[in-house]
Amino acid sequence: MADSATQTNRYYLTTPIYYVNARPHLGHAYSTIVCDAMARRKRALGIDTWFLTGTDEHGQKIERSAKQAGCTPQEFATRIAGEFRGLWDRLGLTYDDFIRTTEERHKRGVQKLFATLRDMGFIYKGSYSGQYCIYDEAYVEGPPGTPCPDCGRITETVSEENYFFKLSAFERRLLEFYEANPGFMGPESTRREVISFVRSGLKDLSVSRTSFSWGIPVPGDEKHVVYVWLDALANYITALGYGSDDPADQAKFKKFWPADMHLIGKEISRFHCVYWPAFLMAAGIEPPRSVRANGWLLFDQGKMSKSRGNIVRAETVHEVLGADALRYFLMREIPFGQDGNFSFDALVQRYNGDLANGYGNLVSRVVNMVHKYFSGVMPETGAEKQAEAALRASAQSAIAGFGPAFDELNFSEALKSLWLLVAETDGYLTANAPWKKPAERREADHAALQARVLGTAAEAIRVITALVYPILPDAAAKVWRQLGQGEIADAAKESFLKNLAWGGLKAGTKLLEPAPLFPRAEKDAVERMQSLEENNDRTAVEAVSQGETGAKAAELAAVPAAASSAPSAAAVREEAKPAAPGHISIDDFAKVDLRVAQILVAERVPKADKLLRLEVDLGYEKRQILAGIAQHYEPEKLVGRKIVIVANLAPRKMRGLESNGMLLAASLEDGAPVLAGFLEEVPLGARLK
Ligand code: ME8
Repeated sequence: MADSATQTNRYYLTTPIYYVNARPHLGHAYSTIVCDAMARRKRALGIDTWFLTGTDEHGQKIERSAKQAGCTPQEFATRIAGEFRGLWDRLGLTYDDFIRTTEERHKRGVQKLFATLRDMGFIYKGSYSGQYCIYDEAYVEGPPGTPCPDCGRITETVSEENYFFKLSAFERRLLEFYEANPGFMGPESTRREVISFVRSGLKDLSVSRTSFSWGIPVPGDEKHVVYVWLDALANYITALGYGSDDPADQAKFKKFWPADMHLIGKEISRFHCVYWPAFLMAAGIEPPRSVRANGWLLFDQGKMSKSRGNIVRAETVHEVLGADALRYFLMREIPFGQDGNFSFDALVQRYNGDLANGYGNLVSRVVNMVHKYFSGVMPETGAEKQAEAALRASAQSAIAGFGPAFDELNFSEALKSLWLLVAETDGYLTANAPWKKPAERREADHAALQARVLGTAAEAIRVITALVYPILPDAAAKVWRQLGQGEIADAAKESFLKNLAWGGLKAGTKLLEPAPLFPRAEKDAVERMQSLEENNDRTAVEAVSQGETGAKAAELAAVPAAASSAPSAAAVREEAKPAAPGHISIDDFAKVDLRVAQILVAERVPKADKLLRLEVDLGYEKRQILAGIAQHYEPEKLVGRKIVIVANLAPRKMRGLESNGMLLAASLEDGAPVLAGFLEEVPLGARLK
């Protein structure tokens, strides 16, 4: 009995831990904000809640990014982890713990998990020869040159001694587990996809790597590092103290595991719904109770991601409209589980429509009138008439309906219904017009009407504010104070949502002066946000070419510039201008990795007049580059030609293809490019300095 009581009264939820190869963007903020809203609601319901987030810092991708940036992987990871944490703090996110996979507590736990899997007989030594996507840190089936099914990048061939996990032994157990726990994963599309993946047959999984060293050493065989996904997934238990001998840690693990919800993006469902429960089952640990996948935030038609170069930073929205506006937009606009578009226009429209003109305006009207007609003290409402009874009934049904919808992750529906109450309260005010006294109405009757109408409207606002608090914590805190209710954070600590009921705003309560909640966004809001993003892009390019040191350059370079990979004539011309003001140092110049490459394949990109797709050989690796030279060079004539490329430019997607670098060309007066080359023989991969 005690156990089940504990279980229902605690809630452990997690975000994915984010890779530190790039700075945080709105996509990361989306998952983290959703978790924050959920955590806030759970706490305000009196549930003992633990909300974990963090950063995923090992693996070949991070090792390479650090190398490009000229710093150690640890320095690099520390820098970007700081960016994530700093942003979450600025946005006011209430995570209880932030785990970094380079922390001792995590390493210790991962090694214990690995040793347990081995001791239980689920790990054996073998060798892997096949394709690997470094970007997704995932093994891919297929011959050399196969693109990654998730991100489309060309996979690399790896051939190395590995430890394998007997994933194949879990096929039946997993299917039985899904069957017995229908609520384990969602949405339905994720569930179907995962089940069909498992049904199609599970192969054993390589869980160590030997060709690089940035990872957690396999206990007892240190030339291996633990596969980054086994390392990363374990964060959900190591953060609770798994692997620690400290009794306090052990108690925490016992209290909060299994997790109630891993919230993830849909692209990592397989790792969370197949590998993770299998690892746990093998180690004799209970699997999580549920995994829920959010859809993708799209921008300019594509998934918002660093590699596509179409990211928007949360800071930009925060700076112009505030964190609450961002939270509201993401949770109201996108039905959870589906993909959704982000646009500055839609954001400003929602902000003005729902927040400035809707909720914000309603609050300010009512608080102002209580000040004007009752010197800021809530009057006795008196006997309820039909209109008041109707509004009360609507508020009560909002109280009854909001929670279940929210808890089912139907945030958008929950908010939509709540905003019907905002509109109804607004309509109720307008219909009863407490500001207008018809000549025939007696003074006393008018005062009674004002008291009744404002008292009822203010109470409706109190209910709306309490319900919306997890999504609009800053605004709710202000309204709570204005309504004379004190600090909403204190109310949340006292589980105010548990017993939320109509009638909490008592007569005699002194209201605070009205303070603006959501000032209307003016026409220039969209332009301001766009220009903040453009400036950020520019800073990123300048950071690389003007010699920001170490991690800073890589971190900034992680946000590709608008015209980074295709050397359009205009872009080349732009770069030919002398840097103003002043000069760059030789060290600054050395940050740009210019290399000799040979064109192996050249072909036109369908439906793109200017673009050629090139496969180039750098000697040490082959890659794909897109170049805006199709109007000036016949693809057939380029094959075999040696060119110069910027090898450390952040990758970027164009027309669905990834460009991994930029070729150099002189730009003639008419804009025609002329490729840079050599008269003497030069080896592939030679660096230009
Ligand atoms: O995958 N739309 O890290 P990551 C919605 N380290 N959500 C998005 C998004 C978008 N456009 N872009 C990112 C990893 N996200 C691993 C996870 S967990 C043990 C290891 C969010 O930095 C979404 O939650 O690539 C997605 O799953 C996560 O960021 C990916 O972050």
